[in-house]
Amino acid sequence: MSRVGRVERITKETSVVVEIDLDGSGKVDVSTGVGFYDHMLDQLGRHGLFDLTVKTEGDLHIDSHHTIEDTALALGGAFKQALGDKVGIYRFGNCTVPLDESLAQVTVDLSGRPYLVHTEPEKMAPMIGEYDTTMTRHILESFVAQAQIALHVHVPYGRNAHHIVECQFKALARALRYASERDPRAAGILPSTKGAL
Ligand SMILES: [Mn+2]
Repeated sequence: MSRVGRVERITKETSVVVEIDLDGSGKVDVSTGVGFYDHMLDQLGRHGLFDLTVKTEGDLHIDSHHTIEDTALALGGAFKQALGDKVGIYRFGNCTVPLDESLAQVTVDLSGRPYLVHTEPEKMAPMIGEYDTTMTRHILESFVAQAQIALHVHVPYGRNAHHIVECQFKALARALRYASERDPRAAGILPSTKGAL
């Protein structure tokens, strides 16, 4: 049974198409018009071993906010869709990733309930190319809201903005992969005592 999700989201501000295959091999085809964001989504697919297609055309003449946010919303929706009934998955995942001087710790529960806890160094360069670094939390909030997962992301230390953001996406990718992967000991079992996820 294939675990794929597809979300098409069209508004007056953006037009977004996201496709994800959780059991892919990290094949990524991403274009949002925001170079650094493309680089981050590339990390997500590559290190999550998801096949990921993202095509966003947004109102970049205003700024990159809507483009980045709406892509994250669609991505969250596609991820949830791909998870399906969640039977036989690990459900929890965590990963710690260093990137030179920066460290990201990510823990996820594919719980069905949206909750984000996020900390990162407050002193950081405000922009990476066209990417506003305050958008990282907004991306995570948007993704969590649509994917309906509990996500804790911490960067206890880091200095370079590019590193601080990139290690978060790498650790997120791995944590999502571990949580969504099929547990060979739990085939046919829903990982919840409540009987619902
Ligand atoms: Mn917003």
